Amino acid sequence: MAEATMRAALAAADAEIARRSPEVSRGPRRLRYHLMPATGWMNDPNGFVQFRGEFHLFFQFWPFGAEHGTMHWGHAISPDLVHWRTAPTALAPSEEYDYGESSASYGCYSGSAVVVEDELVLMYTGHVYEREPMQTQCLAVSEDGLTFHKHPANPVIPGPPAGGGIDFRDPKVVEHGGQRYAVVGASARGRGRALLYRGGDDITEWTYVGALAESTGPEGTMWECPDLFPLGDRCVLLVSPMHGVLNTAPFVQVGDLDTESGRFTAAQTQVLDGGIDFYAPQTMVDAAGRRILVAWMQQWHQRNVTAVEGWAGAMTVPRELTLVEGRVRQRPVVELEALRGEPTHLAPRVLEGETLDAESGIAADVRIVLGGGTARAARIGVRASVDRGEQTVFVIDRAEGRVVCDRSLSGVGDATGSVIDVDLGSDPIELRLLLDACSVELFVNDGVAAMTHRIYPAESSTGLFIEPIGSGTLEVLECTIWPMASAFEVAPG
Ligand code: DQQ
Repeated sequence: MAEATMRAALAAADAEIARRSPEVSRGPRRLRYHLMPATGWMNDPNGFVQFRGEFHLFFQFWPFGAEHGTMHWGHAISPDLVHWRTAPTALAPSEEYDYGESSASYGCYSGSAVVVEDELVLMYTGHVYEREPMQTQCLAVSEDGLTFHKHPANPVIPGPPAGGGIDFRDPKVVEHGGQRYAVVGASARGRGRALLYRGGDDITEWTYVGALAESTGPEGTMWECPDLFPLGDRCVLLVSPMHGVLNTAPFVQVGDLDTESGRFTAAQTQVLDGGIDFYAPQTMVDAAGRRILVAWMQQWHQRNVTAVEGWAGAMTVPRELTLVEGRVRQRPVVELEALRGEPTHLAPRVLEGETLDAESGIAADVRIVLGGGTARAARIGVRASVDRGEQTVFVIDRAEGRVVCDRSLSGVGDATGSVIDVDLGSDPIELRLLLDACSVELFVNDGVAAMTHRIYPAESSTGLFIEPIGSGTLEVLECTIWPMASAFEVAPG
């Protein structure tokens, strides 16, 4: 096939965006400040990069329905990581290595971006289910950051190394010690692994170095969307592990990389986000040297509530990563604070047998600081209805060293919850909650732990409450609620 095939497919995708996006943008569950597709389906973040001063974020995209289809790369651009505009669809299946006549399982699967001599280069997986090999690594190049051309040398990594399984995808181009590498997700003998390739002088040249790291069993059968980056004085390997039919929580390993042998030695493994709707995170380093992460704010096999509004999938807010005492912390990028409106400050108080009630609205940034007290634990509810028939509850349990999210009354989505073990220490506990139309992200103690969930309450459920659990006191040192402005222009009704 030819360039013309991809241009026609991209034109069809962009026509669908133009046709459907006004209606999607008026949907009641439309997220106010999280990136979501203009129409259709979004999954993994791809090609997160800064190019000529602007942030580019590509993503797995199927414009013609709110389900995973034959994957395209959608594209959004932002000057500040907060305000995103939809750019023309970047990639569509068109070649024998990413297009299949007889199967719906084909497309331009996940990958990354790198700037090479002022051109924006995408590296992605060509996936065709019935092809042998099924997955290969490919390039697309753009001079202006908007129009991409698949490279004539594709596929530049034509298949997995000897002894590898058929799963071989999600190349992340990284730099280490001034040398370019690609890290590719793979599976061998039922265990997830991350493979390392060394780049040559030309972007099309890649030499297999070896397997960086491999699951010992519990860490998954296939490692999707690997990433590898320096943080503080260490190196971090990030993977999204698959366990059979269900995907599970992405984790980071903090350790050291030996580029000669290609081996990565992990000193510490840490689940990055204890919530359910957090998958396939990818990082980039910005011009200021910050390591910034975004993740798909949804998960496989979850109820697709927004499909009736013509869309599905979203991104977490961008989060800055730091390394503190050998562990990765994440906090929302500071730019997000530009969306904050006039805050409501609730006076500090000690609760005993009573509840602190407040209003958050649909989109809010909330900071709560809990002091001491004699109560067993604290309960914080968000997006609560007046009668509490709807509520999403967080239990902050200092004694047990854990935070629980209970979605059993969260609305029409999945009722499952999650738990994270986190040492809450004896100092005041600082919590930050980012609420949007159908999501809640929690950050504990300046990003020591995080929890991301999609929730689907009624629009009228906007209550927020704090109370002690059981008898005893709970000291609330601070509760500040900032309404968040919309980062998107909503088409007129
Ligand atoms: N999603 C992509 C794959 C990747 C998976 C397909 C992870 O490239 O492994 O849409 O969510």
